[in-house]
Amino acid sequence: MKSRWPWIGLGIVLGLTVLPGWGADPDPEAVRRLMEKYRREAEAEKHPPAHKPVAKPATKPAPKKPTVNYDREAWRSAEKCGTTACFEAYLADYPKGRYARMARARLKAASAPRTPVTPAVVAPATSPRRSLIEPETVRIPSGCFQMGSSESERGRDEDERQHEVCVDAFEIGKDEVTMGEFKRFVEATNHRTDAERNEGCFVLIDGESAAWREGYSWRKPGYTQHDNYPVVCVSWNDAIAYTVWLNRETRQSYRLPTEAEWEYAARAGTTTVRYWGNDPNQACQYANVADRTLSPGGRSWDEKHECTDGYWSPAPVGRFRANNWQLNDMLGNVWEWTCSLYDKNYGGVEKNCNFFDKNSARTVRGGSYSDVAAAVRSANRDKFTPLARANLTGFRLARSL
Ligand SMILES: [Ca+2]
Ligand SMILES: [Ca+2]
Ligand SMILES: [Ca+2]
Repeated sequence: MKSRWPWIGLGIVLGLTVLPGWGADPDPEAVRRLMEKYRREAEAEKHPPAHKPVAKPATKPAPKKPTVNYDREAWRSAEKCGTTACFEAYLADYPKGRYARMARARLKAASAPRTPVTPAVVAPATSPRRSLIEPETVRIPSGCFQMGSSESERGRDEDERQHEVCVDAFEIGKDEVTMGEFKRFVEATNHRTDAERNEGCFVLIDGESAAWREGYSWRKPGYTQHDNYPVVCVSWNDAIAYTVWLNRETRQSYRLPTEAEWEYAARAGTTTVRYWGNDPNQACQYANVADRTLSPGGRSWDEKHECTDGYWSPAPVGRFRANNWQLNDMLGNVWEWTCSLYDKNYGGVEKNCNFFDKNSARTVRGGSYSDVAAAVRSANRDKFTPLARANLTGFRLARSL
């Protein structure tokens, strides 16, 4: 007789609880069939069929999802990002992608040596007036330039030694300060200009020789002026008083430009004698200078530019073509005060303001409506003491950043 142990053992393994009546009075045939069944099931578990057919539930086919074009999406992202790193990342993921050639072209363009951009073609941003009393300014980028003139420059003076100067970024007024702006300052402060306090102004009047004349001031400069004309007959002291008031009202840091800033801004990246080139007779598109225009009394300048700008005395600010940095009337119209002491040899004071020395001359720049070609040059300089004023001289504001 076969031992029952293997059956019992198998029974324990398969779980006795599922065998009702086991152990009481088992039917040996029933047990045999049952155990045969378990044995087959155990065998089936050990060696499952390779492909067990599974009936799939009858379901509706799922709606077709839109296909995501990962290549295109990656390219769009790279384009949106636009940097070299993003195009490189696209190529790393899709080296044979549909847009790989374009990505390589972008990378090639980005790595190509760039033509150096000269400041001449950079157009700095113009800042609108921050408030009614502040000027429209142009933000000038920092940079270095050759200040002064070459020894071969026609009309040059000895005090224009050419040397490299670097300036920090700053803002400068797009226009000369106007009569209207100055009037607002005077109304707010009751400021009396040096011309009004003593001995008037040095004036050039049609039909008269230029001279100091009492009774002349910014209010009465010796020719017709309106609010949009440059203020004249203002001393350096008057210009400083204007900036003190403006800064108090606006909490800004307006001042006069240094001489170096002035020339840097006037040149606007150019190295020619004037910011429009070398030809003085092109002046009339860009500047109000001594030209063929007759005075109200019908007089002509003895020496002049051979062109017609339409104004004998000052023109309203901004009437002419601006320089490359959108600054108007840097040359011509009226001379402009700087905050720098005058040093014939350019020993370094041209880079600084000096607010403390009340007696030494300051540099004035740009020439005026009464000036001939030699004076209307980016490198030309002249000097006035802080008390001096003339109906040829005004100022323009700068602002530290
Ligand atoms: Ca003129
Ligand atoms: Ca000017
Ligand atoms: Ca000079």
